[in-house]
Amino acid sequence: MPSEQWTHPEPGDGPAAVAAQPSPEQVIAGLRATSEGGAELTQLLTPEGERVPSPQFDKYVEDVDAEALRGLYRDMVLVRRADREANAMQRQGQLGIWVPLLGQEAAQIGSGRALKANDMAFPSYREHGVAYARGVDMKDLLGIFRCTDHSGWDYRRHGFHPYTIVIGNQVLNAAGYAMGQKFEGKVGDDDGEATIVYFGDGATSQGDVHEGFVWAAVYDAPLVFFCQNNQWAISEPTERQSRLPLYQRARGYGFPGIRVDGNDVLACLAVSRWALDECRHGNGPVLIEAFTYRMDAHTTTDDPTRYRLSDELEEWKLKDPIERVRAYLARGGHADQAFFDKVQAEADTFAADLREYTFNMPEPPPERIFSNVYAEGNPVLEAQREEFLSYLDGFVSAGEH
Ligand SMILES: Cc1ncc(C[n+]2csc(CCOP(=O)(O)OP(=O)(O)O)c2C)c(N)n1
Ligand SMILES: [Mg+2]
Repeated sequence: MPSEQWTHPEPGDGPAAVAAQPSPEQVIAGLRATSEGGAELTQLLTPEGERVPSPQFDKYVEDVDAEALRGLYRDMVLVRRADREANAMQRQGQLGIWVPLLGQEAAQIGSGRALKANDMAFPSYREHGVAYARGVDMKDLLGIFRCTDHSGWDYRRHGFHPYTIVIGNQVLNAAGYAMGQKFEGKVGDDDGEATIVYFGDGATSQGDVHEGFVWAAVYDAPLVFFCQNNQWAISEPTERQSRLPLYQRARGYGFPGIRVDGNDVLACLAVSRWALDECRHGNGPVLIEAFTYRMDAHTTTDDPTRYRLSDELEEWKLKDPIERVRAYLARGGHADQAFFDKVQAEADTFAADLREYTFNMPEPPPERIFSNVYAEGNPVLEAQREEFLSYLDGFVSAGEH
């Protein structure tokens, strides 16, 4: 019996993969494919900054001229600079924790810039670049990490939901929201609405993500599942979470899945626009696996040297999302040194502004934890508020005596 292709079965090609017993070689090949980009990686800009033509996706970035590409470059430099500043501020005790996005700038800016004003994005906790692309002031993210705020922006105005720390949970919220867009007739033409939800490779092992896939699929919800496969779920590598590349899971739910080079901002923009377009026209959902790398620690509480080798990081540095755009712009004469210097100076000012804000961030009044819990008054909560305030008053009077 010929051995069945396990990792990339084509429809109609032999028995369904689910019914097959994979050989050990197929299992190994599948595991390897989860952590190696492979031929199926959609890429428009190589790590060396060379443009790769794509018959399927070029039309989605036709409008991205040199000026627009300089804009994407600037976006990525600014969010990286902000990320490094926030990381440093955690080390200085100004933030309780920080979740670095280093290395994931292209995935976040590419997909974030693909969204239209009426679209909705559901982030997890690392999507600072998407927040920026949605027009959220990055200062408004910092209260969460200073542990004084649960959120800090108007999510309706920005089309950017509050952060979700519970792994995978936002996928259910997003599926429900996208089903609402469908029920309200906001899907069906070029002006249709779509939702995008961000989650990590590790989140794909959560039940919530599975349920979100099922609900979105059976209701044809206009939902783009944007999985940033950054290779690690804290200390757990992707190949320990899946026997086959994550994007291929979509087949089991009956919607398309695609793997894009998550370090290629142009490809992320093109593939996200395509997927959102499918959703707007009622052909959703779609799964995108953005193949990328978490270049820093999981959070500032983590030490990645305990579980991964530095040569892995060195290898990914060569695929840096910002450097390839810089190389493309410089080589093609689309940007000169003065431009790069200007962006760097702008990024430094941007970071200094965040620092100034954080150092002077006002402490919220303690009773604020009780506000905005319910839309209307609630007697139980009111009683708790009173009790808490008189408890705090007790400290003041004790000190006075
Ligand atoms: C339901 C739940 N279980 C466990 C955790 C602890 N936790 C926080 S982040 C994380 C790993 C997530 O990895 P991944 O989905 O790959 O996202 P990444 O952090 O790499 O962006 C875990 C297990 C959590 N926050 N929520
Ligand atoms: Mg991960």
